[in-house]
Amino acid sequence: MKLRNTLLASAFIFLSIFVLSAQQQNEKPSIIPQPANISWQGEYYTLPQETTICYNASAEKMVPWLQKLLANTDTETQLSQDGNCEGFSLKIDNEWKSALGEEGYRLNIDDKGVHIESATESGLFYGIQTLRQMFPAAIEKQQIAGEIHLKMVKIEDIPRYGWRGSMLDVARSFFGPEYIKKHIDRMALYKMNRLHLHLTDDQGWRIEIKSKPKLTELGSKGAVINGRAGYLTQDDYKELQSYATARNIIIIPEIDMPGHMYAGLMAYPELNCEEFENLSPKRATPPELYHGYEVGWSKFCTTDPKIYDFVSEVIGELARITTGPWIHMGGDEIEDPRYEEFVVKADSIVRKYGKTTIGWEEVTKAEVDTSMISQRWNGKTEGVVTLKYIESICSSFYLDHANVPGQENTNNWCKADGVSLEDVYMFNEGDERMMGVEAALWTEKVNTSAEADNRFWPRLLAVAEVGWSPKNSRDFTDFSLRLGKQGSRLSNLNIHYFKTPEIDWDVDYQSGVFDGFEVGE
Ligand code: TNX
Repeated sequence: MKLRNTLLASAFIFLSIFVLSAQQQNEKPSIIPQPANISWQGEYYTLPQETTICYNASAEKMVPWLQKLLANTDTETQLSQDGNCEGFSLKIDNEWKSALGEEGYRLNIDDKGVHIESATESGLFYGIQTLRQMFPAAIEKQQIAGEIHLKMVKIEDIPRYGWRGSMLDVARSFFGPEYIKKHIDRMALYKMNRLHLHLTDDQGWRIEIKSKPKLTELGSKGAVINGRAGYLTQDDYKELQSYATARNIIIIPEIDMPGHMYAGLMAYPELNCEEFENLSPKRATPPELYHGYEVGWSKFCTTDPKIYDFVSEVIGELARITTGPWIHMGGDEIEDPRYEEFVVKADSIVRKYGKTTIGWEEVTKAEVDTSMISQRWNGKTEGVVTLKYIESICSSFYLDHANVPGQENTNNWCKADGVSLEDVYMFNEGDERMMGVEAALWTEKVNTSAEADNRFWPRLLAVAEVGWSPKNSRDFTDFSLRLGKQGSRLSNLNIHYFKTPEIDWDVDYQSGVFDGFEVGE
């Protein structure tokens, strides 16, 4: 009896292993964003115990990313420059620029191994991110043992848009270097390349400006109700930039002007000429901090020329420590008779320091230089200039809005039911002036890292795909299936993502075929 049971049990185990791997054989690895051209082959390449990474001189700096990926597997690697070896090869050649652009790559997996090529380091980095998604999700977290089989494939991939961004409001509620770095890592996995930091607002000033020390001594001390206070030192900011640059992400700093300025005004009240004491309802009067939610009540004294000295010092210092080409001047939600004049002057200050200005869409009310970039958010502004723009329309890209109707602690002024995953994925693309997409997370009601994760993820995967993949490959059903299979990867990265109810979250899914086990389990 006992023996029969044992035999039955072994047969069952054997059968389930067989069924499982047959199932996995048919499975296409889930890749997000969907590559522009991809053709899966029937066979698998088995990673050898020992292998070589061949690379040419231009690709050298990208080799550690591949080593890092293989470090959690059993495969041991040797390096060989300019060799023509089996195993892995990484090549950069400027000649591929016309086909692959600044960020594209080719990834071929055949019976000889894994070959990635591109015209730039960014392209190679992205080829490695695609490969990463073909590895078992467990590698995101720990050392794994056992054979790894990679499905053979031919990919030629290039992004639809050059701007694939996210914005984090660190002014209402402060998020420091630790969270920002994690966020950068996660963005990079999904090929997002712009991180906009909303650094100042009524509730807090979050970037050190050495010539205006009170901005952080006083202005950084507050936050929205339940929010966290704090600021980035210039060293923090520089370190974040190099961390981001290494992952093909450019940081865009925003100083929101001339409105949303209370934290700056409480530090330097001479820049203000409003009578805050008389406001009804009452907000805050210097030296008090402001912890409320209302917008549009504080602004620079636009009749006083000394505000431009302040703007020039702040922007000058920020421009000197900013490696990217853009500075965001805000410009949203404020009524002022001299608004247009302010925008024109602020833009010329930004340009004087060698940067290109970005502003929220209201800036198109001013006759600004055509080099300026607008960021669309409610689509209501009647502009007098036609600028290139970044698409952040609130009905698709405001991630402070609810994941599902009724979600707590969300702002739903733009769409009462919130912004669903499908709303993000199915947004209506604009005209040829659109540079790409950026999803914004305002943090009036987002005070912890877990809450920020819950609002960003998984909706940022939809943003990543609409920013990267060809329009004709956009298919919400197919995306949903691929997204479900990213669940285990997101969990292994410790992302507290929202478990969107309509997604079949396959948390056991490992990607590709994996006969091994997780060491330590
Ligand atoms: C609008 S959009 C704002 C922010 C708020 C957000 C809340 C924009 C440029 N300004 O100040 O935080 O709504 O959803």
